[in-house]
Amino acid sequence: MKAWWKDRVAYQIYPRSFQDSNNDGIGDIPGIISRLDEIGDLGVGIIWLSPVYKSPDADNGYDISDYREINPKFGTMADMEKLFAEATKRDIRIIMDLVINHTSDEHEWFQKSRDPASPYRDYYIWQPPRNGKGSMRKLPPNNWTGFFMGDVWEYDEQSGEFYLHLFDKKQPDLNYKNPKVVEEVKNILRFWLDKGATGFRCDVINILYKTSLADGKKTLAVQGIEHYKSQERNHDVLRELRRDVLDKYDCFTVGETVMVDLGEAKLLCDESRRELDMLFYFDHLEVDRRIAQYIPKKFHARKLLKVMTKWQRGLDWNALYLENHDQARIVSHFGAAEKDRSLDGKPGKHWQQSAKMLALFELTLRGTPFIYQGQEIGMTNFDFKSMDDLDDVLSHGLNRLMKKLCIPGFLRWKWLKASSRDNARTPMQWDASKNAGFSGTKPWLGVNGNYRYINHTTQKDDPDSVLNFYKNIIALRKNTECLIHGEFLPLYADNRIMIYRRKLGNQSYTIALNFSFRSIRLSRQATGFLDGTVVVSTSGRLEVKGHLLPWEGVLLKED
Ligand code: TEU
Ligand code: CA
Repeated sequence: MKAWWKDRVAYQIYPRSFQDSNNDGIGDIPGIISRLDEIGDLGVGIIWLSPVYKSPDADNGYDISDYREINPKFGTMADMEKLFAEATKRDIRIIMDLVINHTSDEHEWFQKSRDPASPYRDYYIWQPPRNGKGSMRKLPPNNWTGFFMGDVWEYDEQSGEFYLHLFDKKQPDLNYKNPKVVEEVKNILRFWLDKGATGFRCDVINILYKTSLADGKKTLAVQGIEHYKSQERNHDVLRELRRDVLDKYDCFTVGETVMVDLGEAKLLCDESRRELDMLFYFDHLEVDRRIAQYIPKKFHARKLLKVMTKWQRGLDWNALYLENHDQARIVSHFGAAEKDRSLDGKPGKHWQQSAKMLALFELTLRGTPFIYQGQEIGMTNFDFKSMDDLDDVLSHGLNRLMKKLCIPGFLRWKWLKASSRDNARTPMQWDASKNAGFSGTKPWLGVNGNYRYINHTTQKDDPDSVLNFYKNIIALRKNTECLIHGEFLPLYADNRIMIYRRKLGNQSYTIALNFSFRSIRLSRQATGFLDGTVVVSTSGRLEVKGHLLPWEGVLLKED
């Protein structure tokens, strides 16, 4: 089967924040259908749909209580079927979010599992207290700590035991030592593939298999991870799903792989091993962060190029992304948006320059690009005023943990502002009308006040807009084999700029990017790399002439 997903650009939709159709303040499936033309217009050929399944929404749908039902907030199964059909009409394929490390505690399996005699008991990971069942104060079975900064063991009175949850306590982990669980997952895959899905984005897919429940080595975050990250049997599970189900359909998978290193990644997506087609790693978004992604530090383009080179050259095919529903907005993170704006939030011209430069960056790498809703119009981090405005479980978990560590309020707020997942979850800014055209009523999460300046409708008719820049570069990429499949060659980087090349046969393109507010005179060496014809300059220049303007990106074709 042809690897069609290599030649398409993907677009991630976070349904609750995309478009509300019935004015309840929550985005929904009919809303998505009403916006398919805008998505098609952008040149997108794949949609990754964040979870739309039945869920009590402890983690916004990443806690599923029924894999075969649609969350009534989002619509009905008939709406979902219509979405598949309408997308197909526009030659857009849909991949579903596969969240199978855990279910919701409200899933029928878990409810039944609470009874120790139930055949569902072994669907989850139950353990007696470390100090024995009869003890008064029940001690958790081991010293692990979780992804949401809290405990990973929850005591269940009815069971007299603890269950494992690496995320929220409403997200109990499934037990992959039980072959029945794997069979259940296969049936879920078949169900959605038969409905029309063309693949899956696989949530935290490298931590399914818990080899042992022994104590973990002492660390600051996710203590115990060495017992469940990228385990040998995890590879086996992936191969089995592929062999028994996925290989029978024309579909692909992209894994979300937490704390993955290149060695593990090679095993997970080596074509001959038949596990995943590609994966999302996090390294590049952590070049200016400490302790995974929570504490900001200074950005250096050199470091970013080094990380990109490692992955671009280390794997045959990459999933490319700068944003998703868990990350800060890229114009705020790597771009100029936070520094370049007026008091009322009106963005300056560097905001726009940097948004385009970052678009050029993502779309000139080797792999399948994933654009996150709102990225194509340069949406920025939130302007929330206090913790009460935040909805995200992880943000609140982090805040609690930092409080416990006696970190002062202003620092907690500063760090959360930089890293909160709600940065990406504010409603899509469609137009300048109330609630940004997202909904006729107050949305579930605050709209960013800058929607009057940054919105889809304004940009649609402006040939110089970020939106039209994305459109143009996507089109250019589609028509330029070398930009999709060409080899990646790093050429030059310092603290502010980077230069790399793509090469295929005798075709060659060079990309130069300025990640700073300064106009930069290039060294003779750097200038030497840029002697082709300018195909794109985010500042509209026709020649580079030995310097890069602030936040400029250029693409040159070697003659
Ligand atoms: O995220 C996986 C994950 O590791 C996150 O906890 C990550 O550390 C955090 O979001 C900071 O970026 C996936 C989903 O993308 C996320 O939305 C879910 O909350 C999580 O799995 C649990 O399903
Ligand atoms: Ca709605």
